[in-house]
Amino acid sequence: MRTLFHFPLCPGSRTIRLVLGEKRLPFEAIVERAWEQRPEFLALNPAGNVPVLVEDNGLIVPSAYVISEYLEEAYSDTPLLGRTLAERVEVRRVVSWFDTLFAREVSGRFIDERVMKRLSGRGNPDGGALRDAYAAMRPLMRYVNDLAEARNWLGGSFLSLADFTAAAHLSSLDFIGDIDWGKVPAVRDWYARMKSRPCFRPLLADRISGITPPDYYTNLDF
Ligand SMILES: N[C@@H](CCC(=O)N[C@@H](CS)C(=O)NCC(=O)O)C(=O)O
Repeated sequence: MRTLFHFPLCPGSRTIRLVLGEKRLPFEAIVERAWEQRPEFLALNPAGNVPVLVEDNGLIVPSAYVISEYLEEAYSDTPLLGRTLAERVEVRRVVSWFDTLFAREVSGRFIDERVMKRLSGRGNPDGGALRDAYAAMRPLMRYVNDLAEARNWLGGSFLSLADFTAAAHLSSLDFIGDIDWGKVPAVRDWYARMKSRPCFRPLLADRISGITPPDYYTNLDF
């Protein structure tokens, strides 16, 4: 059986779970506590990060970016990058915006401070780091709201990897209650559409010991 080593609140892991679901590729999901550095896991991915996909034929594919490009090439029936070169550039630009800028300034900081620190025994959240993350979040969320107002989907006129990547980051933040949806109404409307897709259901069922998501996390009409 195809296997995905993942962590529930890791945006890269969530992206791949959504893409596998959207492409209707069955898989077994194994939660990996990457910070424990299990030797068997390091043998799969020397970088020590989730997600890692292991195919039925033994092919090991590490890292969200590499996995999503691999899935696009290997299973092209449900294309998620677009058709023309210009479309594909724009989808990749938005994916990269979330996975680098947004992850570094916002989602990575909140998840590390609120979740990873506690789970890996690195102490309490740092108030200063959380304040910085809130400050960085406002203009970046306004930009996402502009994109959502201007287009049907975040990467263009069609559903793409940009939407799954964005939804992965925002759903992780929503789980820990850090999104003020009232301030970004176009993002909220887009996210309601994403949330109602069948591939999203397993993410809405995620639970982590010691962290209770807000009620609206699972609510399709929030
Ligand atoms: N976009 C990156 C993200 C990888 C990443 O940073 N994963 C984190 C979880 S979101 C991880 O496994 N960290 C290892 C640790 O916590 O020790 C990729 O997939 O290559």
